[in-house]
Amino acid sequence: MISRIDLPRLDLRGAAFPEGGIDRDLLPRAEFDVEAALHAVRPICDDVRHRGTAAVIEYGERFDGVRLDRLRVSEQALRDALAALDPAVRAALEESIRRARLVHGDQRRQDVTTQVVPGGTVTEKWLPVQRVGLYVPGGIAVYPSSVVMNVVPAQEAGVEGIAVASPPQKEFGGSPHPTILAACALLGVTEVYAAGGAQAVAMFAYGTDECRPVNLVTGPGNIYVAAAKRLLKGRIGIDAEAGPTEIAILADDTADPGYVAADLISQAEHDPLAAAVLVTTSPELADAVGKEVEAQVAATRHTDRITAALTGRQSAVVLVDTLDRGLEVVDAYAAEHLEIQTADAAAVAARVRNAGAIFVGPHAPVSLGDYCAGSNHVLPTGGCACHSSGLSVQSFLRGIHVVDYSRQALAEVAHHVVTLADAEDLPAHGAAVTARFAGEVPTP
Ligand code: HSO
Ligand code: ZN
Repeated sequence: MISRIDLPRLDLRGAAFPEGGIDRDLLPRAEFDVEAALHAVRPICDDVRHRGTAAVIEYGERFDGVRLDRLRVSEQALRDALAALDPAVRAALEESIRRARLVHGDQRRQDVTTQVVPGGTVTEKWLPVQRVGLYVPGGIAVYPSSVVMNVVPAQEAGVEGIAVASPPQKEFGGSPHPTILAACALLGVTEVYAAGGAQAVAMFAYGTDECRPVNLVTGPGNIYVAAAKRLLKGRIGIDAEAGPTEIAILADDTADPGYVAADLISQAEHDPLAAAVLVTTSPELADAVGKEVEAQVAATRHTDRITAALTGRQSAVVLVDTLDRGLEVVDAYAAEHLEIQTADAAAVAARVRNAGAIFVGPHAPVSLGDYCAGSNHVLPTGGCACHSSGLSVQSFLRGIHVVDYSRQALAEVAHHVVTLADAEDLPAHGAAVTARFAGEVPTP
């Protein structure tokens, strides 16, 4: 049975576009109020801080419906999961890992030493975060591919301590999903916890008798995971507060409506709150995509959540007069994933300023990037692509300035330091320099 699915329409043809760009609040976006979840999450985090593992186990029982004796998954269970993994899934994961390693391996940073003056150097030294907690969601769907996308950049950055947490699954006796365990085993990760939600983030942040505290937590999750990250940020570093996934497609009349519809549907499949936005210069394409969507949704599995996502206030078909206008819309929207399905797609893609990842032309669907392009699929959502990047080796590194000056090099600049210190009324700062020169300001 083909039911009607009308993506909400936003007709911007003939609309005035302000100089500084359009107001992003005019564009569709899911309601994802992290602030509102904070009150639920704060007592959970406090409880985990004080009672440790016992509290994490209790919240697992309450929210995931299974009571565990211990959270840490045994290394034998990881090996067993890998041994039992479907060979085709294993081959696909291996290829996904291989490609991700190629891309992320190239992201490694070289230390850079700048000779500021003779005898004075500053080196930017890149050091990996020592210990990280990687969160792999397991709610509406389970994501072994997200194990790859978190672990590979951390490993390529040289992180020594990698712990993974994923929610306990009732049907697997409280263990995380076996494919998640197998992916960890394939990647050589041995520290895995059956913990989800805010309690997993708190476990990572505060540490428990089972899990030593981490320095950084990355990975997407539900609103409670996002709220716990917001709450505990500072104590731990975080990558981003991930919200519902988004796909935007900028298309003209050369786009294939079947591809456009399939790609919108593919990301709508994640979540009833997922956003699918088509920005197009072609009303004919919009109509054709509408028909394709109806036919394709009728033939797919997760019809209910896809329909909810496509018809929700977060999704839309936006009609514009020109591709330039379309680019203004997608820049204001700053989608997590942006596909360019136009003539000369590479040239159009080169003009995009805000997107988490850009997929160019008809043969680079977002689901390629989800699994096997080599790119990372942990990307900024909710418009954060205008200031943040997706997960990369860089996310797991810190650049430390190493300052090395000789006495002569210090002497040459001492008077400037003293002058600036006095200008800030911080004479002790100047004194720390003149102490090296018997209390005098050396003449340059
Ligand atoms: N599209 C999701 C990632 C994903 N898709 C995992 C399938 N599995 C957010 O980028
Ligand atoms: Zn996806």
